[in-house]
Amino acid sequence: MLYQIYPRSFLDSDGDGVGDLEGVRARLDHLRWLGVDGVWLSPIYRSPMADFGYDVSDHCAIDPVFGDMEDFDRLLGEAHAGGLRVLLDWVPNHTSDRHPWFVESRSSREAAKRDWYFWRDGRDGKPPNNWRAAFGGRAWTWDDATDQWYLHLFLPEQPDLNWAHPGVVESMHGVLRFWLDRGVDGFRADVVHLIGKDPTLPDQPGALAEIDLVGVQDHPSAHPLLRGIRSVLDSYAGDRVMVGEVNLGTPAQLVPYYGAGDELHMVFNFSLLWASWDASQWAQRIAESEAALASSHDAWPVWVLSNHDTPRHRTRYGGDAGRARVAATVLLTLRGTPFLYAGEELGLLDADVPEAARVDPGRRDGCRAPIPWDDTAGHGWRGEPWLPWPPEVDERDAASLRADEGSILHLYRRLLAARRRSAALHAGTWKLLDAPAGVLAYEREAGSDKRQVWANFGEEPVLCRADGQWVVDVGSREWDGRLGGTDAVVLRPAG
Ligand code: TEU
Repeated sequence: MLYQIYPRSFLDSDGDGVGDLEGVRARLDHLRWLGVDGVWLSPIYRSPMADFGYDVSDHCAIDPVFGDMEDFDRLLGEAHAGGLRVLLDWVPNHTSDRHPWFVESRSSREAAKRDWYFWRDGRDGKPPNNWRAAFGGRAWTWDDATDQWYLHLFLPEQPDLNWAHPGVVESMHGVLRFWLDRGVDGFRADVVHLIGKDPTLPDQPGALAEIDLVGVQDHPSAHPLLRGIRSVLDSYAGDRVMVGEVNLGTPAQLVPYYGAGDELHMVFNFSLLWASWDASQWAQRIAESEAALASSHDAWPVWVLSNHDTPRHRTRYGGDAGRARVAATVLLTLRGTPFLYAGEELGLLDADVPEAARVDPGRRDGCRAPIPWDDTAGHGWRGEPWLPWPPEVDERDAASLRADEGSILHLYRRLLAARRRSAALHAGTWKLLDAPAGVLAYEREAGSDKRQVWANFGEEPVLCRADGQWVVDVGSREWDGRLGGTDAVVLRPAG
């Protein structure tokens, strides 16, 4: 299980109100106690922060707001000493417009790095094509100095790199080697499917012209590029992995990004993150994912319910704490690698961010609220946090929940322990079970090890027919076949 840390919101150690690397290092004990296997750090590189780090101006330097390279090496060393793996965020599709590569590229039409980005003449004073940007508006910006448009699928401050240019490929491979040489265990690759583009940059047809490309771009040229990237990681000792953010709508569309085991090691499956609170929808999406991935020889599933781009799942489910516990039980008992988003183990809700305090171009501020670590006035933070605290901050801090055996934090810890000690849970097959309406039930099996999971999405108690003799492995009370409203249980064979 991997744990996403959004460094700005994890813990501030130097008093500027923004989380930093020393803050992460100070809380490694929380991660070890919880039982996580590793962390993914959202971007920590030098950046003008137009998109809070996803606009990188130096891929091989730590932004001073997070600390320096010494802080990073110390964090990496202590994480490894405690058995925690460390994945960094790698942003291959675009750089900051302040990156020296782009500064040179925009300097003149003859610049050596001109084609490291996408520069085009327009059509009758209009952009070269009808592509839209993810944060709104068109995906092209006019440059007076060189009389051409440049492409940016996100902000104008995030020009897209042209991965058809060998210089770009070599340099971005070099970024991977820089961090792999430092000992990182792998990367989360940001919108990596977007690096494959049709060199003719054709108009989007029909209704597709009304939406941005993030959820639809699926060009075959991405795959030879991913094989090149994979060969860089495979050239290093130790299991260096890359998990790709591929925002395509169906599990079947994700399978090609695993290649024949020679592209991405893992691909985020957002189908549960995009699902509503509906047991049959969850069952259908899990079954669809299992079936799709079964078609590829070793496509290992990845599950996630929350991240720094989406309202937290407890908020999406209407705020009910019980639903967050049921969701945790399912997330941590599915076949595949689950990703947690820092704070979900505390059952946090999105912060209510007043308009004046909103700073994110995608209005994603709420899920990026600071993590409360204790019940002091500053909740463990040195400075006044950059965003408001989440709701219930006075009773939902890490220290208070750790002191409460019945808390959701302990439920996450028990589920992770159950997962570690059960081959069925961490490597077994997944099979849907017949269940009453509103209940998601499935069996995990590996050799003689078996587990059943019954999750009641409904508010009314239900009677569950679990054939055979079972006892509770993780759950709120003794098993007698009845499951309370909005409750879930992990069962193991009796005896
Ligand atoms: O996100 C891609 C993505 O899908 C979101 O940006 C989505 O388009 C956005 O939330 C719409 O509001 C990745 C990163 O996770 C995100 O934080 C970055 O902003 C984005 O790429 C650009 O790097």
